[in-house]
Amino acid sequence: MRTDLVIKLGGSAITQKDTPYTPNSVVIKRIAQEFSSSWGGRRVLLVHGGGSFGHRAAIKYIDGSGKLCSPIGIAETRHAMHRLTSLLAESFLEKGVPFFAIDPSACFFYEEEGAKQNLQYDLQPVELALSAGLLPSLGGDVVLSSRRHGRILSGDTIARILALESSAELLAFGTDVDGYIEGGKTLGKIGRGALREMIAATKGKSNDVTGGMPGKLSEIGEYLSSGGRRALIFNATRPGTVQRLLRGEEVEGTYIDID
Ligand code: IP8
Repeated sequence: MRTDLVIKLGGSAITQKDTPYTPNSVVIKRIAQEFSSSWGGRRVLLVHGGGSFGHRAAIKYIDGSGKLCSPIGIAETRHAMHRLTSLLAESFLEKGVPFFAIDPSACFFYEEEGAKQNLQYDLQPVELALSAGLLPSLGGDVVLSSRRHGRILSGDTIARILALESSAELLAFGTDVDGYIEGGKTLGKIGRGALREMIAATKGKSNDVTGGMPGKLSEIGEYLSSGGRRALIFNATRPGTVQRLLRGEEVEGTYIDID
């Protein structure tokens, strides 16, 4: 599998994070329009976060060790993500973009042994969807473990795995901020070496069950140390940004390179 771009739309951009189960319809519709005008069948994988859907449901059920043990909690969280995915699908399909939702809970699972959690996956459905000319889309999800509970799998992790497995040119994380901001300024380009300090500086600043900005930076660190080439944090709420990314242009944001 090979892609040009793996793009993750963060929950902060596509939902109203402080209002339960509320999409940011303006942003979703605009991004759907930008895909419609600029995607042109390029090899792109779409991932989206949970925002006020998945996180709102998961927080009620997740325990201190990251497990969801109640079957109703697992099912409710799954359903919350389905609702958000359906809203995205409606907007993209309305614009003629063949958005094809793939449930991560059907292709990812945890094999647990003692304290070890090994994430297993089969990405063949993603590859087949790509070859069929579809726009595969995966949302953060609750995935099942061999120990009979659920665990939250962040869209950030899914995006990192998809980008690595498809040797993507670029792994782009869309949020509601202009990039990594330090001293009131957005950093334009940084090297992998700066990530550790950035992670420390942002720790504790997220209400997400999956870690917000520090979680994203850790995924980027892992991505670049596992063979990934280039990552980006950008503002997906800014009109035209997704469109330019789809055309292979540089956008405003923080680019993180291997060196
Ligand atoms: O917002 C979380 O995905 P993320 C998904 O990408 C759930 O971290 C179910 C909370």
